[in-house]
Amino acid sequence: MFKFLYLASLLNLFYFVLKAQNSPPNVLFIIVDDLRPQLGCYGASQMHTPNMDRLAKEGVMFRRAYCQQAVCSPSRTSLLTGKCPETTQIFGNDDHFRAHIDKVVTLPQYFKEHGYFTQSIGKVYHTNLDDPFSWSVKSWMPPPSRYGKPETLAYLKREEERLKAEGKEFKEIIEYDSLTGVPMRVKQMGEEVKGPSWEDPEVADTVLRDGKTMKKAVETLQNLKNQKLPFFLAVGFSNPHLPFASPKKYFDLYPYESIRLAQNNYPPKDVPNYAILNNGDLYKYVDIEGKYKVSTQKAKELVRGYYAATSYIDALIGNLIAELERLGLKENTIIVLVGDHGWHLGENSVWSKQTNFEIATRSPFIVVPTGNYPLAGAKPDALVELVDIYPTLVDLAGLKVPADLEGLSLKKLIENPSLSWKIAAFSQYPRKIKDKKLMGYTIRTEKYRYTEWKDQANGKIDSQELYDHSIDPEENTNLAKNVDYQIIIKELGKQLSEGWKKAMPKH
Ligand SMILES: [Ca+2]
Repeated sequence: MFKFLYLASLLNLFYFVLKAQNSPPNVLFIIVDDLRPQLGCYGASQMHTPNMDRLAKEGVMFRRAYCQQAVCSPSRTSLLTGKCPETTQIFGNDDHFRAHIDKVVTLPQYFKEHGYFTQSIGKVYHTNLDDPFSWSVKSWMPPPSRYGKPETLAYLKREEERLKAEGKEFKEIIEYDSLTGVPMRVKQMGEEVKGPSWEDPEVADTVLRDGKTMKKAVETLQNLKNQKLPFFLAVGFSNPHLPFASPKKYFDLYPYESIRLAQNNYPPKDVPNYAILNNGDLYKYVDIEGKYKVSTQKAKELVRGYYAATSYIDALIGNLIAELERLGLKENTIIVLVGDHGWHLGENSVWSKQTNFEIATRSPFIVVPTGNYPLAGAKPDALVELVDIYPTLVDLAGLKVPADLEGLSLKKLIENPSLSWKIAAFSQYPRKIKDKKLMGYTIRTEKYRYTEWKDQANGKIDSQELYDHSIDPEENTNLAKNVDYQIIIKELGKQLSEGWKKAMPKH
């Protein structure tokens, strides 16, 4: 046994020493919109996700990875700049971080400045808020439509023409910086036409939006194979973001009768009302009854649509990795798979993201280091954050980690998954309540989730939430007013206000 362990650690050492001497590794960075960690590899046995499961088997899967804010642009901005939302000042989807912080060097930009060819395919930064400084060439986006059925496409066209005739046509006005070409602000005008919340056209994978993204990414890999520079290729998929539109064969994996709904489809006991968001953006889709209602049948359809969309993306990721392998590039490419945040499928009475709950803040996050990673299949329980991705990739590529990043390189954890790590993960979400502007700050520790909703005008705590994960992993009961927890609340409050710096491991 000891001999075996000794040999294993020796092999481990060889692996990391040899790797340091290799040519610079490529990076394939895959980001999936609104993907919650409901994958086979995360223990969700009803899911068909063989390709993402394979990545977990070959690399390291972080069981407890948290985004810094559970909505697209704030989360993506945070992970791509390596800074928390309080620093980027991006709390919504309508302005660019360069409008707030000017001297930032993003993750892909850092690779670019260190001899890499960097390219973006699909939704990497939030739609219309791309960052030209990050990329060696112009970013590529697929056509926007997500649907595939002729009747849906005809309905959308008809409605758009009607709104145009009424002068209410939907437009996104983008304000560019005249010197740099950075899209600083996006303003939405008119009424946006929405189709159904899900759709199952009988089409080939490449007909729908994400299939086009995969096709373009495969062609790009073929081109990158023939150029001299190492590459950082970012590929962003739009599913399983609403509408859940994927080819019918992925719906067939999940018969309607097999769908089980979340049991905790009610607000947590004693929760402040504004912590909940009910239907988020869902109510805008034509088949949804209203802001606060989802029938049992519709709930099952939505869950089924989300599962199908997840399996569709899984298949596309499989195509991408197969091409990487076929081209002989896989050996020397670091693969990252990450979602930008989670999504409530009815849990806590919410059908959306945009909350501070476990379900919205937790993301899948898998890293496959180059070569044959000796600890393949490791699934550390450590608390990690998506803001850690930037320093991790830079570190794994053998580059110097910039000092101003607010995340922590996970390289040591990848080399030794049982290391003790951060004592808390931090997320936040703003809410406007009548004339009040609140910011909900939350921490996830080993045992608890603790949230403070603060009035931004005077910094006073408006309300608190506490969930004890050792007895309530679904976050169904807010214990903030429970007398037995007051000492813990005081400690967690201190930890929350001391921030991420104090949560770092001591080694
Ligand atoms: Ca998203």
